[in-house]
Amino acid sequence: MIAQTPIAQTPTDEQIQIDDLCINTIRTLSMDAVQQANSGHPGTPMALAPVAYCLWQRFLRFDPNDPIWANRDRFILSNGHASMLLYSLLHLCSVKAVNAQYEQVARLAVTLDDIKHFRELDSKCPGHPEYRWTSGVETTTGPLGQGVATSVGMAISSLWLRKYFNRPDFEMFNYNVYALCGDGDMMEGLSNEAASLAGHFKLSNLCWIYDNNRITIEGHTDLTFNDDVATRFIAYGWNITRVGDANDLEMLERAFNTFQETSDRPTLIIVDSHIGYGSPHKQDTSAAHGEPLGEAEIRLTKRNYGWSEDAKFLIPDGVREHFQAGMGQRGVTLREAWMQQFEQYQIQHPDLALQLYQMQHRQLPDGWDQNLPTFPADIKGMAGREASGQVLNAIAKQIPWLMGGSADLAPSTKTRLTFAGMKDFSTDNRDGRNFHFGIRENAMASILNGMSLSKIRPYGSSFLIFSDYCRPGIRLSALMEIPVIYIFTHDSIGLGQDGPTHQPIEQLGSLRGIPGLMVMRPADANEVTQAWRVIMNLRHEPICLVLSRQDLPTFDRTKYSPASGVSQGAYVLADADDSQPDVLLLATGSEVYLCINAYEQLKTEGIKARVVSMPSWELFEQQSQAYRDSVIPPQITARVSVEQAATFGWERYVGHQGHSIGMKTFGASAPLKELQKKFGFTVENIVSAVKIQIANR
Ligand SMILES: Cc1ncc(C[n+]2csc(CCOP(=O)(O)OP(=O)(O)O)c2C)c(N)n1
Repeated sequence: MIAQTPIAQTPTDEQIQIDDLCINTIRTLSMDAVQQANSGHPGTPMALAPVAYCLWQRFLRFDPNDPIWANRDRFILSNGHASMLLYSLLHLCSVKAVNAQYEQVARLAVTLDDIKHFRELDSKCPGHPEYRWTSGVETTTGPLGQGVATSVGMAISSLWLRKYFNRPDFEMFNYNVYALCGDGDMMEGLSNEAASLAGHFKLSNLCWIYDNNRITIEGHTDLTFNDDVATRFIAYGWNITRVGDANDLEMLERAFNTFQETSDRPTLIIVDSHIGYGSPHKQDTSAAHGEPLGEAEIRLTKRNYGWSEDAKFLIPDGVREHFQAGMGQRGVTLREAWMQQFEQYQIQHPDLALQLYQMQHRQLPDGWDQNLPTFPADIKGMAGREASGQVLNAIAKQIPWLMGGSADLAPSTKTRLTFAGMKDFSTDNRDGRNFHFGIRENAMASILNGMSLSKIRPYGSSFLIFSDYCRPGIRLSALMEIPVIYIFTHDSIGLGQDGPTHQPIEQLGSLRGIPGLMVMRPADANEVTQAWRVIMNLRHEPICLVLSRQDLPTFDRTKYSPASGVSQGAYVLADADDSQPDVLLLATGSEVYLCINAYEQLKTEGIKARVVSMPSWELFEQQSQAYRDSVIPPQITARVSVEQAATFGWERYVGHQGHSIGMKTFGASAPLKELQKKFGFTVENIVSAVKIQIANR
């Protein structure tokens, strides 16, 4: 059903005048900035200026003095190429900056000078909005579909926070999430996955505003896109409302009111607009996308707005003040009331208040690690995924805001929380901590980002092979420096009979290639425990925890070094008696025990080997040169690496003369033992590679 909207009051002439002035200021700032930068997209900010103005000025609950206030409404610009729209708003609303320590700094989030240096090095106005770089930017957008998908994670978080923290007379959380998006977002599969899940969860605090301008870079959407978006979203279980003209503030207001009154499903507002609106002559798409309007066109457009044609970056008197009196004052009042309420909350609900504080500051509660399991030596051992499931449950018991799930593989990834009181997140249980993302890996990753940006500590899981489907979200976790936990099991050809479609080969190497992402592949159950210790202490890095499907022996740590070495990324697990090895065996995960077996055999033959377990290259690289040299001494050039994955990257550690045993092809469908033999992951093969290495020294 298309919803009926209540009638708004008729505005006065004076109101219309100041509304127009503010909207045209957003438009002219955007045109001027794009012109000055000589690149960027001016058309969409111009067309959507009234939409954003209406939302920010009349609805958004956001205090410009405190852009990280926990209960602020979130605004996401999913069509990130229209970044000047957001930068103009942040500037005109006088949003203040905060630093990485969550402290206020005496600076605006976006200065006029930043706008004048749009797209230049060090400007707070980069080409696309970047979280952490510009205060007030809620998430990094630009890859289309990401913003809207991330907004679903934020809306989920808001509902969880409400249920968990709100108490009678204490409404600590009730924020809404708004995402502005375009045809590009709508076409991406990602947004479809996310919208489907948002509809399923009935996220009534979520509002997407779809700019139905029917233009993309190559031209009219008739070229590629004739979806009936409204019908599609009705099918997803959304509430749909339409605004026939993006310049109609009253209709926009009605639509936002409809959203606020809808309590049983998310809302999609479809807004019809014309790209580059206000520019009377240039309506072609090239000018809208990635091309400035040009000086002559800008003059004409400004004349059309009743603007001074010569003025650049003009902010007429009264504009900033108007935003401050509207959006600003509303935000200040709400936040101050919230702060007062929080003081009372601290008295009446001290435990919850402490948790709220710790969560917002990404701190761990005392005793979070009190029940971490240690695993006895055991030749049969335990699968990495199994150990991880136990550790995760032990930690989650102590940290109420640690939560997540799987893209339909939780029984395999062992990510389910099973202790008393744990529920599935659902329409009925907004405080559930087990999430079923459905078979939607792509959206899962973005939703995890949205949850992490809301200060929940989220994890998501799948098979390592499907990390490919999560990659766009993982990359953004890394770019945004947020501590999302990705748990990937079935980590190698060791998974066996599912065959090459399911056997990851290049995934480890490619994940290691993402800057700022930590990858961890523990070798036994105790390394898994230590990996989680590292994970929980991360505050700014996402991590991929890579785990085996099959059992791995649990090493006898009285014979070999303690697993605490994991905290340094790589450590000497077994060494020559005199610590003067002839050869280094370097391995991760399931291949470490093969190396231990090879080491023991070499010992009987009088060959001195050292086994280095290297669960995380990234963590190892963070250690001092002295430590790294003590683990991998530069003078020992006989080196063999063993990893059931593409060998790409191992040359960094084995050097030019070393040898890497790894995968050069896709795998095959067969039992594990046969695969190990076929692809050379045997003690015999390692021993013979070692002998060649020593002979060639
Ligand atoms: C995943 C992804 N693919 C391609 C692009 C390049 N791109 C930037 S804007 C754009 C067109 C978007 O069209 P629409 O969403 O309708 O935005 P509008 O035309 O309203 O600016 C494209 C393809 C991108 N940013 N992200």
